[in-house]
Amino acid sequence: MADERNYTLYGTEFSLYTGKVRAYLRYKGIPYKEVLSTMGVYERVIVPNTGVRMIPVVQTPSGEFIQDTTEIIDALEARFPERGIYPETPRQRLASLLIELYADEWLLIPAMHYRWSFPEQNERFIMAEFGKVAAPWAPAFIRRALARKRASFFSGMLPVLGISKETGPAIEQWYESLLDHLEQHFSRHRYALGERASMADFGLIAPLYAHLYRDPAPGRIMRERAPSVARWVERMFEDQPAIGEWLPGDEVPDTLLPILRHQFREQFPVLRETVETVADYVSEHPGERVRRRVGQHRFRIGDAEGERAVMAYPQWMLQRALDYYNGLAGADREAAEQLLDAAGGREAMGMEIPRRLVRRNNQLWPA
Ligand SMILES: N[C@@H](CCC(=O)N[C@@H](CS)C(=O)NCC(=O)O)C(=O)O
Repeated sequence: MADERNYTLYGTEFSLYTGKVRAYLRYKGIPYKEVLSTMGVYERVIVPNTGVRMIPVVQTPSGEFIQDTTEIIDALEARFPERGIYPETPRQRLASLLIELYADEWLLIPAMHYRWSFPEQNERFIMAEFGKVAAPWAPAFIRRALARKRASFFSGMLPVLGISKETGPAIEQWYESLLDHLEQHFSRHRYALGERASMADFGLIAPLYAHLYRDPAPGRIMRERAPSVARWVERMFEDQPAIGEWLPGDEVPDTLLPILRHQFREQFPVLRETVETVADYVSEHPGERVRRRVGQHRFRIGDAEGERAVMAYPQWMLQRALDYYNGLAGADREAAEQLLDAAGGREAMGMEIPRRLVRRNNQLWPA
């Protein structure tokens, strides 16, 4: 029975997006309990109440069900304004939105690569985790069979995300350099924007916890190569930690610039093709729900070229950052432009979205 005052978080410890909401609930001090998303919970709770097979899901004390980490966090921000996670100044706010988009949708690539491309080190651990969650009551041999089925769904996502023999080495190079940049950053700052967490941190914790900190193969790399990043991950799960302020003067620290530069260099070309492909899809299927995958395209990571599915959802997240930026005027706009110039993103952020998307009932629709 749900406690009247409490929120319920449905998810798992090894799910990338569940960690984002768990960290947020703890940081804010919002009373919640976590329920493991077993097969039974999917059938009884998640699918009937959300219409989709996705986690995490949050049930509010009044019985509303919210899927999607961004929507969950935004709904809770409106109800729990203390320790707000959106800075009000233009550069920091824009950086938070951009880093969330990068972390949620682009760092998914190294997260999935390091989980599924190193079976010798990860498989036993992952299969045990999937087995526990699939059907905790079942005998071991059934848990193993169910775990294999669920695991093959997720490892089957590798080609969809463009993870292959060709792109693997470039993904590793990218991730190692990201760790080096984050190590520099978190050896100086408690959070992305200073002494207080923002949406940038909650975005980053998604890939950097469940997969890249907790799985054996990448976990070792993080602890050895970037110990300050590992400490930040641990800090992100503290209950209502003592906090200070974001950096004064709307400063986005220089240590984050390489990350934004990388985003504009590698994620934005993909986003540009995404909005074009979505526009074609919507013209061809007027008024219809937009499928999760709307096409295939070639893309680059470092020196490597690969093939991946064009996913529609990142357009919805991109719209949030673009809408915020396009709504700025005067000195605020200039301040944001300074950041974009420093990150090589001014032209990219001039992007127009021919066919906007909205989320309704956890699906994407043309606006
Ligand atoms: N954008 C969604 C992504 C959620 C998501 O992809 N969750 C994964 C587990 S961590 C999932 O349920 N995947 C099932 C699927 O993709 O069909 C969010 O922020 O909540």
